[in-house]
Amino acid sequence: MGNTDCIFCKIIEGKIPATLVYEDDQVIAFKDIHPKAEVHLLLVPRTHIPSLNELEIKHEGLISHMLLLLPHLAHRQGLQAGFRTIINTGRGGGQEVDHLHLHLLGGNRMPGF
Ligand code: IU
Repeated sequence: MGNTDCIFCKIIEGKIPATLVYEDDQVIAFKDIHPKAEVHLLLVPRTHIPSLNELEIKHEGLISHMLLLLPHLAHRQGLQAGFRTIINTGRGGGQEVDHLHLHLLGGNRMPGF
């Protein structure tokens, strides 16, 4: 059971639709609804962790799984030339959704920093 106020928990539970591109027992990846590049995916753990600030040593397997998945997801999206990964943390870091997520961006219309 996810956090009842969390939009990404609702997506994970299938209560809100999203365009899934990958899922396994630990994570899901779906298309960002407001893409900032030709390819813009969000990689999200099934466990509700609000942000990097709440990440604990017990999550080390999960976070390495997520990082190791990124090149595979990027290649499946045709991003052989490369990709950008962004993690926003806290309001000061531009985080809007309080459920840890990795942005994967690539292709045309890639934003700068
Ligand atoms: P941020 O790192 O928390 O700022 O990113 C949140 C992203 O989640 C942002 O790019 C939104 O467009 C995206 N998003 C989404 O894909 N689906 C949703 O229902 C909501 C936000 I709310």
